[in-house]
Amino acid sequence: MADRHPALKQTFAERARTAAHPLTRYLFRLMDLKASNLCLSADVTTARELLTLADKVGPSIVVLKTHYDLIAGWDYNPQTGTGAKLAALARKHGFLIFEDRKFVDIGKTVQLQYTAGTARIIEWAHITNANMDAGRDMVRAMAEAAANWKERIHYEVKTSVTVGTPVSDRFDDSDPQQEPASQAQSQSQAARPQREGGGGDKGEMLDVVSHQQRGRDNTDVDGRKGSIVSITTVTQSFEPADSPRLTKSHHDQGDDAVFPGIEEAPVDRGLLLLAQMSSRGCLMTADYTRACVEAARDHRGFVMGFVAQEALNSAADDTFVHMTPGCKLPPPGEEENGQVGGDGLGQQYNTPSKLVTVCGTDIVIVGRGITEAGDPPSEAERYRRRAWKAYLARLA
Ligand code: 6AU
Repeated sequence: MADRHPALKQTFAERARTAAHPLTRYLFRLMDLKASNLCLSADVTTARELLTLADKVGPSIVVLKTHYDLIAGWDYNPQTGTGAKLAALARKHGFLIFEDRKFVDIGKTVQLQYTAGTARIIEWAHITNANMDAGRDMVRAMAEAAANWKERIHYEVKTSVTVGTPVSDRFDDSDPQQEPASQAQSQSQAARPQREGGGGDKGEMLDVVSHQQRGRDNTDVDGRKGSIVSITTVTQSFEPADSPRLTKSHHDQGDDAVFPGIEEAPVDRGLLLLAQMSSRGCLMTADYTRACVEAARDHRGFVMGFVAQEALNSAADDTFVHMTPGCKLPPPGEEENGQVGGDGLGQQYNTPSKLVTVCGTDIVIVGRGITEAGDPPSEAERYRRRAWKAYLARLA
């Protein structure tokens, strides 16, 4: 550990003023405001459990970590689906969403996995992580993808359909780069890159679906209903998006609440490099960890910091944040004495005080310690108090 780095003795409020990444600055402010350095790893297996847990434990945490690919019933609708609902809970309770995707592939593939496909992780996750085994170019590719995406969503498009066609209530699952036919069917969506700048646009679309494509009941092969031929007049106006919010509020669902004391999270996206792992026999070497730190320094505008087992800031101008999994407390009433064993499947646990006070991490990531407790919200509070106390002990 870089044990003499000044960041270890700085408060989160102080680090909020100096961190290089806007989302890291926001996160440190949130930590100071909520007196929390706790991330919940919400490793449950249904969307319903995930949303319920996020709502209940939200007040105690500053980061909610997901593995979207282990959630049954994940709704991919970018406006009303599980990601959008999590984003609303994040605004309400004041936490950031961290999709623990551990990207590792060639640059082009990770760009698509991050921004496109079914999950469109970039749309709802403030933070994601990557395994650097694929090399530094992968980090550059992800940084470019995030910059392009941010540029694209800078403008909000408002679309009004003046002569309607029957519209599917399913979401548009077409390529987000492809426009404009599907887009015209939405009342309002995040802007797409094909038009930037202010002003409006008016045009007519001819929507033709052949008889051969249709099944019974005037339903086409992918289940949509619609006219055989319809003409739709579309008016689109492009406005700069004032709010960092990406998904529209659905007032009828009551998801418009915003956590008091801080503005909404910035629209910037951030990456954590998986620099060290908690698992027994992990093959990540010291050279690999060093390469992660160097890559982070090369991409300070995108890399927020590390998933690691210790603090890795070493250069004077390193302002990275550290998040550490493999964290567990002994049962209530038992003494905290550092090591708390493992899960029998390679996971190794340490207590919050060892990880924060001794190893210098900033945020502890806790999964089963909370999710498998009898009362997850009160257990989350116990973890929050212990991790915060460990941070205060480090400052002292
Ligand atoms: O507290 P647990 O053991 O129930 O869950 C730990 C969570 C899991 C792991 O996928 C993740 O943390 N994790 C990671 C991450 C966050 O990248 C790295 C690591 O080294 N160990 C680890 O457990 O969701």
